[in-house]
Amino acid sequence: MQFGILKDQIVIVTVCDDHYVVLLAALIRSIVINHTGNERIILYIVEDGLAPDNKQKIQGLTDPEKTQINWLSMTDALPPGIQLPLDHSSYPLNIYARLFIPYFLPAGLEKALYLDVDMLVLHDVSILWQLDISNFYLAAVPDPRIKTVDNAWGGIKNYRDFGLQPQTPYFNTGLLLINLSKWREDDIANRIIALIQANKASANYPDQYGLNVVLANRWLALDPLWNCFASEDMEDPYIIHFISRKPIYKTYNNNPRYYQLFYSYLEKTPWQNSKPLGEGRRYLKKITNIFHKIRSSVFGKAK
Ligand SMILES: [Mn+2]
Repeated sequence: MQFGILKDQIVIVTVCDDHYVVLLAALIRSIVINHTGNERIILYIVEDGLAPDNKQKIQGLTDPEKTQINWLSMTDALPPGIQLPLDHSSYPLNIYARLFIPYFLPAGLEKALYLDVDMLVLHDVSILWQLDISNFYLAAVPDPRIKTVDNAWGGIKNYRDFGLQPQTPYFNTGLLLINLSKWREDDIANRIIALIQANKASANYPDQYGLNVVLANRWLALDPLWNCFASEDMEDPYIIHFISRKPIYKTYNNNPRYYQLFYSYLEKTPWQNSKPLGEGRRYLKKITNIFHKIRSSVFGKAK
């Protein structure tokens, strides 16, 4: 890994397992194609078991002059011996990697942009990057479906226990522009993990629950165009977020226009001929996630 720290660079972090490598390819192409600023893009990819040939193909996607790719394993990304909350969802444990970004990135960095791998970036990412977040822990987009913590379906069930007002805004954690210095100063990652551990029964989207409790009212709300859910229909979104059913599946059931866009970016990658997968493959992934999670809940023990 190279840890050169320059001013004219944009630091982007994402997390990907082998099953989602096709999403990763489209994401990277979309970032690079739509980035017109002069900054070099420094990409950190936390790979949760990516096949070596897939890594190589990803590496070949970008011009090394303009984009640098740094690979980290899950073990590099998570603090040794950390006990991750073993919730009952089928979300993979790698959802927690985003919390430790301030620790696994070089200490001199002050800001990083975390993006879920199920996204397409259609606008110049440097516009987002240049926002001043010095007075906030992070910048994110209010969740279009949950909006406030008292949302009965997906909000924070026990928000009263934390002294939060019912109308406290709630953000989606698929995109996080993180103020790394403030996180390190206040040990935010460990506070979030401890909070999820202590409130497992209420933590439905576990990482999102923890982030929204610990950082309530301490984040900057971004233009919704920066995290447009694929279930919505925005004219000209800056970032599309393929929540729930991904466009790699035949059963994708969100905005068809965004699906077309996804394949138009995939066209420009070595995965140009890949076809959407059937339901069998999708269930297999969910089941594998659960088994993998149980095996490695005490990280480092089982891997
Ligand atoms: Mn996502």
